[in-house]
Amino acid sequence: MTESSSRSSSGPSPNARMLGGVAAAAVSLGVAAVVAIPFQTQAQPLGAVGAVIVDRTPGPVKELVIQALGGLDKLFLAVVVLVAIAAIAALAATYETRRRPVGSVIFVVAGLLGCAAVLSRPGATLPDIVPTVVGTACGVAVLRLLAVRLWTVPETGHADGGDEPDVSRRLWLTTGGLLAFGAASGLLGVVVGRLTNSVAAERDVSVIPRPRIPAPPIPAGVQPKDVALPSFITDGADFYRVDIALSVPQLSRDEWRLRIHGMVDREITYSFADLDRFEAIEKAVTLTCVSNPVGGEYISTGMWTGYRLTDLLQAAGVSPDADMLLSTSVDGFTVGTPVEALHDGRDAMLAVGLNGQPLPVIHGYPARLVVAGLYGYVSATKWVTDLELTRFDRAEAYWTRQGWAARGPIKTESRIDVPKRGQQIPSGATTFGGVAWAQNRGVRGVEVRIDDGPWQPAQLGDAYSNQTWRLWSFGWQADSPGEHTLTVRATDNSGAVQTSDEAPTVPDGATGWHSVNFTVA
Ligand SMILES: Nc1nc2c(c(=O)[nH]1)N[C@H]1C(S)=C(S)[C@@H](COP(=O)(O)O)O[C@H]1N2
Ligand SMILES: [Mo]
Repeated sequence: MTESSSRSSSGPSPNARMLGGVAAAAVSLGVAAVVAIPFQTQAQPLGAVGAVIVDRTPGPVKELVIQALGGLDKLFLAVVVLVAIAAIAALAATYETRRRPVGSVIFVVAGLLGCAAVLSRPGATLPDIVPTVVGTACGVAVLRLLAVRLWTVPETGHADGGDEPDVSRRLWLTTGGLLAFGAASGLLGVVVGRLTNSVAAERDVSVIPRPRIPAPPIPAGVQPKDVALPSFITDGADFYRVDIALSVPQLSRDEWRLRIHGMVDREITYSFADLDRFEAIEKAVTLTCVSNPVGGEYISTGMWTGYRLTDLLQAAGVSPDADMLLSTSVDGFTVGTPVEALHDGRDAMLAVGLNGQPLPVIHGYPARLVVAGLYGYVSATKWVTDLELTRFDRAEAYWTRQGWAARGPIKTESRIDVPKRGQQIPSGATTFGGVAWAQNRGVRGVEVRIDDGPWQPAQLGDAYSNQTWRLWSFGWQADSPGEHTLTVRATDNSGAVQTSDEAPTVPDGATGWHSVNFTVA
């Protein structure tokens, strides 16, 4: 067979070589992860590459991934990147020979791209490439070593060295050992890096300001009885999460600064302690994501504690020509909020607390924006550190650049939570229910329809404010067995009925009626 003759002249099987390439890449990444521990999180090349991919992926594709995978989107990306790197490394290894280090050259190029990715992250400095450089050097060394020591069989002596038992045993042991070392050090680097950078402990002992005027208490009547609906105030642990942050920014209160600049009379930078001089406020606001499909889960209500943005901006003197507040988070994400939304009495805020606790780290600790009535992508910057006064005709924020609308007022929508799709309910009396929202207008009514029957008014939970959702329920006598469809629609306080026109989430939020099929037993 020609295969065995080529094996005897060029060493082990192609598979062994490719695995060796993967092992060399694993060592690169593992070493880089360990070396990155004392650096900031974005010095981790894998994370930086992932972040660049997230930024470069076309908006609609991102949207698809978010919709299809929900909270698993980040894991998915990590797997895709690792598989791609393994494939490139495997390919590189097949071209690495004693004389021609083509594989090494591919590794070096990959390392340079990694450095470029690290340097492209906001706040990156030159020393941040050290882990990538060291990791790449180790990977190349491993590849060279494999090529020279294990993949090349002496021309004389053994007849078929690649197949000789101890050579082949040594080859597999070495490759396996390198793979294990790479994986273990990578894991160690990531875990220790996360622990040392984590602000979770600081957050746990932090206190939030006491509001001068507490928010009105939540009346028991907001929550319909006899039906299991989401809690009117969403528990911090259940609050929906959407962001492009692959590793959650770890920003301590001491490090945090808020710079206000652009079209202002004077630039101001606040430290966290400076916030003490402003009046603390407390408000319940329902946050909604523009990527929430009809019937989707990307909506939650929080009791937010923080400061009015108008108070923070006042000392800077905002130019009357500025119509956009461009906010930036510590990881470079940007949001464009209409300046008019700061001045129309809705109390746009810099929030530092959620439900009486410091913000959870994934929800923006130590500080984020909350502006009622606007989808999160144009209002809710987490880990916010920079506010620039500018104009919509000059600046474009993250999601607008990806094809979303520049302005994103929340549309009137409603959702059925009970019954679940396909649920079987026993015949007899039953109660359906769900949520409806139209932030800043408020919900005036909710109607439901069974099959093609008439619209009937649902029972509404008490309204809390125009900035929060409204829970609803509907008692029904289930006495015709078989399949049925429940449909819901809301009416906001302007009198507008939720449209039946179906629109996708791009560019400015989904519309249409939510309906759910269920069976009566
Ligand atoms: N820094 C940062 N802030 C962000 C985002 C982000 O990707 N990065 N996503 C925004 C979007 S699209 C939404 S819907 C809200 C979600 O806030 P939550 O995760 O606290 O629910 O955060 C907004 N703030
Ligand atoms: Mo969003």
